[in-house]
Amino acid sequence: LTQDELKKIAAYKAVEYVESNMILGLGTGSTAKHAIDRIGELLRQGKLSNIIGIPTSTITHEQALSLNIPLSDLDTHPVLDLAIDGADEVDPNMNLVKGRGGSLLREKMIEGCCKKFVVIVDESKLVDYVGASGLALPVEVVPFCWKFTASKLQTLFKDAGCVAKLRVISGSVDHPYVTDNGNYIIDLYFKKDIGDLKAAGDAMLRFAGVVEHGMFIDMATTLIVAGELGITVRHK
Ligand code: DER
Repeated sequence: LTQDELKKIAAYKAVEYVESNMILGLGTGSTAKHAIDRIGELLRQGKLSNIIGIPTSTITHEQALSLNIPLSDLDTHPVLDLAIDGADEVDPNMNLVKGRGGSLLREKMIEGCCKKFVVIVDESKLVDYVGASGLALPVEVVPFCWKFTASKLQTLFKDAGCVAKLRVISGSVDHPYVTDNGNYIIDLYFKKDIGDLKAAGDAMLRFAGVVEHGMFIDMATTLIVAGELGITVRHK
């Protein structure tokens, strides 16, 4: 099975938790895309009805529009029944790294308002500790003096061998990636475990230039993992 087929299997399993009349947080990324496609299909078939979607990015907003999923926002619906989204890393305590797709702020806002947050991954996302994949921990920062903020973040985690890099568009150094919220992203790479995630997250948020970080601590309520040997479902 390809990685995308595994993502689709996990996504379709998650949609089994969707019931008519629900207000849903719609995630962002290649795994969540399959879940949103499936929701659109069930609505079209009449197997689901009266669903309202709260999209976590402009790209998800566009996808949901194309599927005729009715949309709204947090201002109108501050409490959601269920959110479905992918993750870049999942540690043994179901803490997540998210944001490699650049949508961590809206995802964290929306997924923080849900009664249930179902995370869908293929088995490659499972790690022993945050940062172990060697891929980035994204941090959304204001563009103003981003180098200053990047330097503060790198120093904060110097004992973990942290390297902070501004995310740019397809390798062109003079075109920073700009989020849906008009901010930049600093990607943090670690050589070692940063230890206490809550303390690390709180320390980052104390820098005025940091908007939000990509660790989703104690947020997931259900984890669906699709692997070569089948699907596993874990509840918090
Ligand atoms: O960027 C994000 O937060 C995405 O949800 C990411 O965590 C998962 O993306 P993927 O499903 O394309 O791997």
